[in-house]
Amino acid sequence: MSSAVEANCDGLVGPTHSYVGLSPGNLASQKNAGEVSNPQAAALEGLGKMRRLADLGIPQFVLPPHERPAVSLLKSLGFSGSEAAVIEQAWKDAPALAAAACSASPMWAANAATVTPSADTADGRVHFTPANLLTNLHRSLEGPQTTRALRRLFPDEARFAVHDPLPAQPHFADEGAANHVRLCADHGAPGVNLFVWGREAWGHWDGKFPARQTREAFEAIQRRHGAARSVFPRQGRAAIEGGAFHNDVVCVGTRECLFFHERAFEDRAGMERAVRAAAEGLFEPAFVEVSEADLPMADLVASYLFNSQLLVIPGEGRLVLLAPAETRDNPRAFAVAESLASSNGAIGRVEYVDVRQSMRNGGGPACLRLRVVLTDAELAATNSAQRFTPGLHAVLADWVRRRYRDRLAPADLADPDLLIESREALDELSQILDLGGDFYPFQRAS
Ligand code: SUG
Repeated sequence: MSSAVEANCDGLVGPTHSYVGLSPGNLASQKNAGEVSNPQAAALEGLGKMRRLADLGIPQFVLPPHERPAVSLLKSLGFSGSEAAVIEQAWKDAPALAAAACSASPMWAANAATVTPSADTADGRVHFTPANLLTNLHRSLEGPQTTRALRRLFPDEARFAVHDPLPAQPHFADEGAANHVRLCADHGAPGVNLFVWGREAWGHWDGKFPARQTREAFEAIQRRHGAARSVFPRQGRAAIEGGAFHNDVVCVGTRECLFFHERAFEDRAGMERAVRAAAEGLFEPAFVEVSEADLPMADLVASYLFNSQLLVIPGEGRLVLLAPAETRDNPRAFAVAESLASSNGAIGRVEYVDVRQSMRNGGGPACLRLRVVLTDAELAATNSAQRFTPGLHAVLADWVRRRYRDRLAPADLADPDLLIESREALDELSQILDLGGDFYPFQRAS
């Protein structure tokens, strides 16, 4: 077994962060539609969370925002003329399309890709499949640029395999690591991969809200990555109906510990049996379940208790749960969190972090990060300019304060100046993070 750490790659919030209500089934996104956002505060909150992780001794990386508004989408849908004219006409004739082209959704890096560490893969490389995110129009734009971003951060093909996204077809609807959990004795040891899906490609789905992940998508990813010891539990239908549009709203796991809500899995006993069988000879899984009686779904979704980061802290025996501030604000969720910490179980401590701007779009601490287990040699093969340090924090905080607006109403998304400001900001960012001069589409246009 080689030693390895679980690094976090967080999506930096982009300049168009806004509340437009683009995600059915995501109750926060629906509830806050029309509100005024603060992109500057959102980006600073995200940087603050990255700093917390880095200060705890956990390797932290920054994933860059994507170019928005995505004028290319609007052009491909028939809007023509200058870019300003395209934006103006789209907002007039098809505001839903124009809004989708503006979303800063790549910030939720848990949806960037599914990752299999080298300890679990057939060829000994770290494998990534960027998610096609095709259930929602605004998110379906992310795959190609995410692929480019991951290839930039993990450039060494001898160590990293960044695949293309799965075919953009409803059979292979894929939302990335938000529906994947890896358990293990130690990060560098072989693990058990839980690929949690909501519907089957040839099955009939008649739920109130979309089931975003298909079983067939995860089976394809498991084959591509050569991921050993994989199990395929089904998301609880009641969880999706209750507003848990991804499994990471009702479940989080690391090392031996799976922390989840009673409604998270359709067949909880079957999930446990499958995980125990797959873990045979490797480790004894610890199942930490919270009942509906202790935390009703409505409180779960309001508090996002399970959308926490479950962390192995160097030098600390038990796990630390980094929960959103909303968990502290919700009496029931707070009681559950505190009783965990005072029990003798796998989770020893709870900390809270403020990512309220992101939370209003249904994205908690766990949504904002993509976990990548890396050995020392793999860590050394990453793009070091994207490694989060106190120095990079200062540079990026200054960049955000200079470049981002502190107030963005949905109507402001139609302002053609926002495109210019965003491109100028991203152009500077591509130098800060050493992304190359052709990272963004606008940098490649002649
Ligand atoms: O896909 N929200 C995102 C939130 C993603 C959370 N990620 C995880 N659970 N891992 C989504 O629903 C809202 C955008 C808007 O409404 O403007 C949005 O896309």
